[in-house]
Amino acid sequence: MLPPFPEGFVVGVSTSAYQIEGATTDDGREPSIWDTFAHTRGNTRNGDTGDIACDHYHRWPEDLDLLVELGVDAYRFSIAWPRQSNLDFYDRLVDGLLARGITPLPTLYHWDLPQALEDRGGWLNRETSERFAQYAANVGRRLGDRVHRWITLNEPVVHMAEGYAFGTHAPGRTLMLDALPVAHHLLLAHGLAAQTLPGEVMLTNNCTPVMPASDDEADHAAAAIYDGFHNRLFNDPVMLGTYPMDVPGVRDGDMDIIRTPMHALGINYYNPTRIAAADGPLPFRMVPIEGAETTAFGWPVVPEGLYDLLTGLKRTYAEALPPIYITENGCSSDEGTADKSRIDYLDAHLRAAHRALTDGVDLRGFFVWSLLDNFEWSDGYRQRFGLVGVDFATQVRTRNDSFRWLRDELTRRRDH
Ligand code: IFM
Repeated sequence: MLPPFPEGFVVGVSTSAYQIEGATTDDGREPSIWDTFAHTRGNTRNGDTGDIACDHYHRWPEDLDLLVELGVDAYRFSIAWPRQSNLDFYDRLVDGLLARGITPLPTLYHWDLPQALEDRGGWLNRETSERFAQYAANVGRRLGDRVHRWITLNEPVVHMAEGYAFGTHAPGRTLMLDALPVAHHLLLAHGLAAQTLPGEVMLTNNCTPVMPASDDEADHAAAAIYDGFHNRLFNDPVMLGTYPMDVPGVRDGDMDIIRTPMHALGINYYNPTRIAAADGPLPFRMVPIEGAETTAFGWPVVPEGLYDLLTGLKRTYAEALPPIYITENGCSSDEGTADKSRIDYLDAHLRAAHRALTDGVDLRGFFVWSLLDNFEWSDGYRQRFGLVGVDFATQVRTRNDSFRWLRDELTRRRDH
């Protein structure tokens, strides 16, 4: 049994549009960079695409009923920017959630940039930040009477690194360090949107505690550089109004926009990272964490990393740190319905979160990634993160043991 979380602590699950919706040409949706990338040979495992995914666009009532059965307080989903000309689907989704007593928490950008904007330079072009703010204002006008809390961007570091530096995600650019302007334009987009959205605004960052591979000075220096790129590049500007390194393209006034007050910071945590010095094009490389169990994806399972991360954020940002929500945590498993490793993973991470809360971190909620098995980007459908399994040939949903475990924990919590 999990320790008791305080009254008002939000428990939810997370998904994202391209990973679950399918229906990529329905009702006026424009092509996105992920349509282009996934349809280009060699970019995804087995050539998998999000064309159908979980067909959530058509099956959303059934999926929202699963949320009710699970007993979550809130649902984090993302709005597809390529659907901006017709937001009816999200109108229905939000109404469907509210009718079921579940709080909607939409993310405005989970990596599905309209291809037309990529053709004009994508996130290397400052104009994309302004276009994002217009899109955000449009969504705010349509849903702001019912949605009171928003996440602007999901994991800008992953989008910059995998999408623009290494080319392993859409749009598949391989600019290495020349991808840095993407960070600034994403953060500017966040700030501009935060000034236009009605209600409370958050940014979701993927964060990882970084440990040097050895006591060597060179490994320590490499770990500090990696921490700068992965964590501080996206945390410092929103909380301190500064960058931890030289970032091109910053104009007068930009940092004030980026530091527009946020209601909370969203943190996606999966694992810590161990770093050694390297001589390649980058001065660091990742090395395995010895002795740690790994998930089906090969990611190390280190729940204490979440405690270290949360208490470290409190130490680093002190008064500047807003309340925190864990907006993603979970693991891929290949056990099918009997997903004991996922139960163990979630149990241990919820306990670590609780410990951080007890030690003074202002943690307000915890969202599990993910409700459903879904399109895991360049890994296609092989990695399964769902509390609910999906048979992608038939679209049949099957509740895993982890679903029942979380449902029982939440029932116990409500009955107390
Ligand atoms: O599936 C992704 C999600 O889109 C962003 N955060 C990490 C998850 C697991 O890789």
